[in-house]
Amino acid sequence: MNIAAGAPPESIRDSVRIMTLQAHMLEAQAQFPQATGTFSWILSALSISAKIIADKVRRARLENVLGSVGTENVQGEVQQKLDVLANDVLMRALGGREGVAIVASEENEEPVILRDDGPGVHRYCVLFDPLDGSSNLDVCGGVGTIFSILSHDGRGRDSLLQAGSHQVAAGYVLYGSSTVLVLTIGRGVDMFVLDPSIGAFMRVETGLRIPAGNKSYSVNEGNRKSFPEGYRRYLDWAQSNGYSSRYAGAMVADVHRILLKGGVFLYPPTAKAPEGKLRLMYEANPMAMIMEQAGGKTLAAPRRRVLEIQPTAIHQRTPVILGAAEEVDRVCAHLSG
Ligand code: AHM
Ligand code: MG
Repeated sequence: MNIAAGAPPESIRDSVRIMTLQAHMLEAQAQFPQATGTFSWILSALSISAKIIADKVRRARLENVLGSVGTENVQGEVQQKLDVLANDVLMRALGGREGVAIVASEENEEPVILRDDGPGVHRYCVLFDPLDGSSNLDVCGGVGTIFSILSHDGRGRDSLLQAGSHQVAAGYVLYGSSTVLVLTIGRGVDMFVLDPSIGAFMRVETGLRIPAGNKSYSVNEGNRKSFPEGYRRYLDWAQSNGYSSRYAGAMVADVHRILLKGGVFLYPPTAKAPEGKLRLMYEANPMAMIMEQAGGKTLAAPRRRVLEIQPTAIHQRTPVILGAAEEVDRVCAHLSG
């Protein structure tokens, strides 16, 4: 069939073009003539890891890898067998990429310095939560991998301690009813779905924007009594104004819903976790970059952008208010009022 000059036929319009994650990265790379492909190789390691972890999550019950290993991680949390497996997969995949200088994981107390050749050689630091929300696994609930990529700035392990606004890329993988990878390289947010029959992540959305006007909040209301008063005021207001409550107990699943449907996610300070529960560098920062790139907001408190927090420790925590910009502002109005 000859394609006549003029408007492109239906089959090659942007919205229906077949585009893998790999092709997407090559396309992005082509816009930077100085790019060496190092960064694309790191994303390919993350993509391969996600495929392996997705497979392990799907087969967990059959292969008897549910439940805990009987140890705790650095946060004092019980490690699930799959936490350890997922961590190992990411460490091995990223460890083989020359472009990675340092990796840091929720599951390891100390970062792993893979290559430290000082200034002059441009490499990256990759921080991740290998299996966020892993206690959902036993009940077949959604779990995910979250990652953040920073440029290695030649300061050894201190290179990790950069504010989230310096992230080069961030993303998450949701192992839900399908396996979804959401990615930003600082030019909007794109979404890919794993096609298990061909083993490739296929691009299904580009330039995602958080919808406004969704009357829904996501918070562990079991902690309500120990929330600062402003949060309780907001919840009272929302409940008097027809809001729905949605909470998956896995940040990746909650954030994914908010990215596609709108609303707000809250993890406030509590009596048990006075600084908040979520980790700044590999949970809050990557999600904050995604939210901002999709037109939303992520704050730690009124007028305190998560991405501007200067980290002092790899595993530090932060309160999180994240979602559609107008709803985050509404929460803040109650916090300040
Ligand atoms: P994890 O990294 O140990 O899995 O903990 C993080 C998870 C988030 O995914 C989720 O939003 C939150 O903890 C749920 O905490 P809670 O059970 O206190 O509501
Ligand atoms: Mg986590």
